[in-house]
Amino acid sequence: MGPVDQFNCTCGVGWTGALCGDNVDECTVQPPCLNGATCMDCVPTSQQPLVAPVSSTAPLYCPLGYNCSCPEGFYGDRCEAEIDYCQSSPCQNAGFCTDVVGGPGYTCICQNGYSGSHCEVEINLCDSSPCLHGAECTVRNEGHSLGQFLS
Ligand SMILES: [Ca+2]
Repeated sequence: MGPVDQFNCTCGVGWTGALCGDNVDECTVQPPCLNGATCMDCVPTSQQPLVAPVSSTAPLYCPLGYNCSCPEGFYGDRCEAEIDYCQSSPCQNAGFCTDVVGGPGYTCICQNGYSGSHCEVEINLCDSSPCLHGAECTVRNEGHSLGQFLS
């Protein structure tokens, strides 16, 4: 009868084996990273490093026993959360912002009379002189065509 038969070790996060001396390779056992993130196995350390890791493949800070390197647009321990790029209200002139689902970025849908990727450009429809025979051109303000989104 060895000593291991006489006591039990309850392993902390990231450790396994009779004496909990073995690193669990979480990336192989049960890949924890979501949304296409890259999983990097590491030996659990609870302390923030005082110096930066020598390389990205050798993380010193490893509270979970692994680290997920998130693709752009995602965050969280497992890259489970998606960044809402509309949070910062990037669309100008009351443009409507739609977040790109499943990736980084956003799209601005502009009110009538505005264009540009952030609706920052004011369009004067009379600039192209559409009225014929010397007729005066005035821009009608008909509001916006996106009331279903904005009201
Ligand atoms: Ca590990």
